[in-house]
Amino acid sequence: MLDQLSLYPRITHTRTSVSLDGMWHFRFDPESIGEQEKWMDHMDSSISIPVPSSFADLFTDQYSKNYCGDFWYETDFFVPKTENCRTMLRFGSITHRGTVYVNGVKITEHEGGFLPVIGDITDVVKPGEFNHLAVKANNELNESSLPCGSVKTLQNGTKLAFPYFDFFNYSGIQRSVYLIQIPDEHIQDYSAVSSLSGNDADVAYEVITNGEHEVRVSLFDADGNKVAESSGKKGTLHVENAHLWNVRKAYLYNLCIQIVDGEKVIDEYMERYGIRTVEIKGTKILVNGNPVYLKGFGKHEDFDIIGRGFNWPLVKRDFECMKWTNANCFRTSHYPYAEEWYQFADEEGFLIIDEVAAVGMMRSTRNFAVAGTGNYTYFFETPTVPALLKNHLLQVEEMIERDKNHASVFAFSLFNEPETTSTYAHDYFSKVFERARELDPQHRPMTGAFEKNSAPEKCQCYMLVDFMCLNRYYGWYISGGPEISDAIYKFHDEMQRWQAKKLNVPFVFTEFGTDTLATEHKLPSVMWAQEYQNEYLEENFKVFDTYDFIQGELVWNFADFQTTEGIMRVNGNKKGVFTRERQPKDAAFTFRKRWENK
Ligand code: EVA
Repeated sequence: MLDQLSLYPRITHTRTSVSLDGMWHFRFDPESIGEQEKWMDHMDSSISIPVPSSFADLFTDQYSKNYCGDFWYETDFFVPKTENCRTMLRFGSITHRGTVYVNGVKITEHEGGFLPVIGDITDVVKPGEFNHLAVKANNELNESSLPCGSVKTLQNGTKLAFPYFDFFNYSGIQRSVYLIQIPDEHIQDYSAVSSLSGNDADVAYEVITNGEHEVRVSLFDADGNKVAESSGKKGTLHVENAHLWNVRKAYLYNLCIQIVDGEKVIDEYMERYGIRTVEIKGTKILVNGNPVYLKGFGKHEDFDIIGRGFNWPLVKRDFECMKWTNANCFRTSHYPYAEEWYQFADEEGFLIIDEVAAVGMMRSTRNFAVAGTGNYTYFFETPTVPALLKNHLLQVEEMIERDKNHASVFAFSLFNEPETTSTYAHDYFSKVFERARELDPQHRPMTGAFEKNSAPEKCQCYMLVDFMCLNRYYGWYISGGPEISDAIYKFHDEMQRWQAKKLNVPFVFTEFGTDTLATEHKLPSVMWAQEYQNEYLEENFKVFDTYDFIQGELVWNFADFQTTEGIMRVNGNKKGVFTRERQPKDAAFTFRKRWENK
C-alpha cells in the first residue's frame, strides 16, 4: 500500500491541498542529456507549457506533436510552513513514466501513465520559501509497458512512437498536480463495503493509519444529519432506512473518518459515499439486487488542443450528452481516467467498467484491423513477458487501490483485446485475475474485452471472467456495406456457438460501431455515411435482442477521437456517436430512442 495513493486530495480540518496547475516550463530532451546537465536544478531555454494538458496539440510543428523520448517540466512553488505535518506532491498521472525532483533531490519515480504519482517531500522542502519542482518524463512505448507498443527511429534520428493500439500517444502531465499537507499521524487509506438487509444497510469499513490513536467514522446523509457512527480501525456503520445509490438515481452520503485523541481531532478525511451492491447472478447483472441492462459507450479522454488533458467542462458536456442518449454506463477504455470522471459518475448514477491500460497485447500497429484475421503474433511467448506481467500486476493494484470506493465502479476490466488463444495467455491472465480478486474489498465482477480471434472454440481466457465483454465489428471490419446480411449471419453463428457453451454468465458488447463522417449523407447508404451507421446499428440491435444472456451494449465510441496517422484513419477514428466537438451524429438520436425504454 502506498501512502495517500488512493486518497484524493481534500481540504478538511486537518488537511490542506493546493493546486499547482498553471503555466510551467518545458523542454524536450531528445539526447537524454537532462540528468547529466542537471536540469533538475535548472533548465535553460525552456518554453512555457500548461499543466494539465497533453503537449502534442499545443504546437504548430510536426516534430513537437509527434515527439517521442524524454521531456522535462519545471515550476517553483511556495510552501508557507512545514511544522508538524507531512508535505507531499501528488500528480494525477505522468504519461507514461516520470521522475520527480524537488530542490534537485530525486523524490520518486513511477511507471505507467494513467495512475497517480505521489512523493513525500517533507525532508527536502524549505518552509517560507519558493521550492523548485522538476519532472523528467518519457513517453516511449515498449512491449513491457502498459499500453504496449514500440519505438521506430527514422533515418534522421527522430524517434516515433509505434502504438499497438488505436489512439494517439498523448503524453505529458495530463492531470492536476497538488501540494498536500497532512498531519504526521494520518489516515493512509480506507475501504468501505456495503451490504443490504431489508430497508437497512451495513457499511463495513477498514481504515489504515500510521499511528495508534483511535479512529472514529461517521456517516452523514445528504442533509447533513449524522445517521451512523462507529469507532475502531475496522467496524460497521449500521444505516437504518438507507437511501441507496441507484443507476441514474444516485444518492450519496458523506463519510467522515477521523483519528482522535479524546476530543482532539488529529486527522480527518471526508468523501462522498454511495451505498449499493453489485453482483452477477446467472446471466444477470444486479445492482441492489435488481437487473440492469448496460447502455452506453466506450470512451476516451480526448479533445481538441488539450489531448488527454483533464478538463471539467468536457466532463460536464460528456455527461450531459450521455444522459441525453439515456445511457447508464461507460467503459474507461483503454486506461484508468482522471479521478474526477469517477466522482462525477458517482454523482450522476452512471456505472463504470474501469479498465487498466492493458491494451496492445498483440503485435501490430493496426490491431483494430488485424483483430479477427486469425493472425497470431506469439505475444505471450517473448522474453519481455515477465516484465510486462510485473507492470500489469502493479497497475491493477494501483487502479483498484485508487478506485475501490466509488459506487459507480461496478466492474474492473483487466485487458482489452489481447491474444487469448494460447496456454501462455491463459497462464499470464490467470495471475492477473487472481491478484485483482485478492485486491478488491468489494469483490466486484472482473472482466476483460475480447476481440474476434477469441472465438468460443479457440479462446483460452473466457473462463477467467465473471461476465463476458465482446468487441465485435460484424458489418464493419467483417462483411461491410452491401455484404451486411452476411455479417449478421456470421454474427448469429458466433453467438450460437457461445450459447452452446452454456457459460451462464452475462455477455456485454463493449465495442461495436462504424467509422462515420458527420459530413456524409448517402442514399442508398454507403460505408462512412451517417445512414450506414444507423443501418449497421439497427442490424446489430436485432442480434443483441435475440439472446437473453446479452445484458449490455456499449457502442464504440462516444465521440470521434485522435489516433496515429494512417490510411485507415481519417484525421482520427470516426466511430463517434458524437463528433469530437460533442455534437450528435444521426446515430445519437437512434440510441436516444432505443435506450429510452430499454
Ligand atoms: C476501432 N477497435 O477499430 C476500435 C479501436 C479499439 O479503436 C478495437 O479495441 O477493437 C479496439 O481501441 O475503432
